[in-house]
Amino acid sequence: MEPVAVPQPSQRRALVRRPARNLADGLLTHIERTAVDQALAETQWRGYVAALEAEGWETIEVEPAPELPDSVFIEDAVIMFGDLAVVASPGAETRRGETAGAEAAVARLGIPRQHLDLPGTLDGGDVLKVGRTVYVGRSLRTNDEGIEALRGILAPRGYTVVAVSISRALHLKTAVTALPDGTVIGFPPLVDDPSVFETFLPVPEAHGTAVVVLDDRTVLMSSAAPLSAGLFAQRGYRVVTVDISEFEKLEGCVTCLSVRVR
Ligand code: CIR
Repeated sequence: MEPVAVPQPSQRRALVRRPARNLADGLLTHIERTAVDQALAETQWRGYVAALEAEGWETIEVEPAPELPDSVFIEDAVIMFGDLAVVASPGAETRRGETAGAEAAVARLGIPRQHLDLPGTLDGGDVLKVGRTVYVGRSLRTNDEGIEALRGILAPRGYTVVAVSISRALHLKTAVTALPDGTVIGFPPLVDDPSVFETFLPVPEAHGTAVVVLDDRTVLMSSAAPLSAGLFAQRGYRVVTVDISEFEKLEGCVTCLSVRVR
């Protein structure tokens, strides 16, 4: 089992994008709409950024997109593979305007870029990297053309792209992510077929599926999944939690709010 790649401490940087004014209008697919508290969301976003900074991650703000309700979910707009940024091709029409700002941010950092384009669609939330294996959700947002285009970019760079059907969750990473040692973790009711993963550790809560790997011993996750946090602690990990309830109401999770770059 390959570990999840973590940049060296001197290279730890993460893109973030502050919430839009109309965050509450964000798309919903699998859950009912409940009232989003804009002020609380902004406080929670600052708490998320502060948690990254406290763990030694410099945060870099992508230019805000105040009229694009889902723009805070920056993970969907650009995906990092080592030193390469791949600009996504969002599967939802209302999210297509998000990529320009994300691309400008990586361009300012001098990061080389490749693009995915229509008719291929692919959201960053459907991409889970575990060592040189890249699992890609085939979902409502990501189609076969998008997956093939990503494979075309990554195969020459030594990555293996594995397509994974996702029908019970918005994105692959709504259903599964991976611990620093490469163990894939997921909430079974959201996972079509756990056997596609080399390893699979079931977690007991829907919000316990998403972890951001901060270093090889530390993960960041939602405070809404205490049983899952306990499971990771038992495996020797230090768990940092953040309350992101207002983003969870919009089918967002802890991974969606940042993109780690090196
Ligand atoms: C959407 O439906 O696109 C947003 N409301 C939520 C996106 C969450 N992003 C992610 O899981 N990577």
